[in-house]
Amino acid sequence: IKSRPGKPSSSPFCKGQSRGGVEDGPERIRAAGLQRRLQQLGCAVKDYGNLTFEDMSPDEPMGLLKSVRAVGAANQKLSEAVRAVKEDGHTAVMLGGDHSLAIGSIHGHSAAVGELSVVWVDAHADINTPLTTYTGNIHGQPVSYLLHELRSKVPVLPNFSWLKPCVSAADVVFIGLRDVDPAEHYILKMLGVKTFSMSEVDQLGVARVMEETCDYLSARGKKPIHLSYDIDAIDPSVAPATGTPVVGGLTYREGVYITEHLCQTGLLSAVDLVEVNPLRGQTEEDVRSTVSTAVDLLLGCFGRVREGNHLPDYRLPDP
Ligand code: Z70
Ligand code: MN
Ligand code: MN
Repeated sequence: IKSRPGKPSSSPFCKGQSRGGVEDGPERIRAAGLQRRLQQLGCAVKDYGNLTFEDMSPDEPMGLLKSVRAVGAANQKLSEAVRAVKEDGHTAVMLGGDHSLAIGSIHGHSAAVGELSVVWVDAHADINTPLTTYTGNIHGQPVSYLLHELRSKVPVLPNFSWLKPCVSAADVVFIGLRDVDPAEHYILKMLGVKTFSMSEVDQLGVARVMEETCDYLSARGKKPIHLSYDIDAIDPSVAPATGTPVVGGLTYREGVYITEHLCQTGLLSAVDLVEVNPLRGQTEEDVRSTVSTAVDLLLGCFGRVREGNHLPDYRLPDP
């Protein structure tokens, strides 16, 4: 396999949603041996460690919207960190934390490399605007903050004035959707966003979904791919330790296949792995299974294949 430097950085951040525990996702993913296993694949790995975020209190809600200032400041810092990793010329890995962190991750990635293709694997579309949300959780809104087409629909919020939309709706594909709010569905249709809900995964199979995803994106030019992977895309029987489990999700095999296929394109440039919440499992086995799946998804992004791998310099021992 080609040795490609991977660069995990992580953001133990939970304020884009209301359940504690998701800030502990990165440590659990590290403890499961992510760095060692990436190195075994031949990747040069640098762990940038956890970003630390300032206390923003008082961070009074703005209408329904929760923790706006903390989410804005955290994403500004994350954007700079991801930009720096990309400017070093490596593949960026961002371990969350909740999915509001995709705002900074995608913004920083785009600041470094320009126009992106975005593959958003999630049970949810995360495309509410601050005015359509009915939970007030910013992890349900990151895509709307990033899209050029929604610029006039997203107010400038405190600590978000740094953020400029940087992604075109035609450069985004969603995979795994099964819990989409009415306003989100309206936005997806209005903008003509390419989506493969779980119905299409059932209808076409994951192999065709990935073929069509890559054909669709490459028709607009071979842009670097940003994969934003919410662990809740995977079925809760496999990945239960997450804030908003939704029945009827991707199997472990479908989930891994997505990463294998995107790795094969040679265009994968940054990956988010978010919403692993060790406190949300009922049992330790729930947490172990969720974390282990997260690790396998990341390994798939960096060239692990199920037929087996060997390094290019491998030699058989002589007797
Ligand atoms: C809902 C909202 C969401 C993740 C829940 C849910 C969004 N559409 N995303 N869990 N990861 O709050 O906007
Ligand atoms: Mn999400
Ligand atoms: Mn989700």
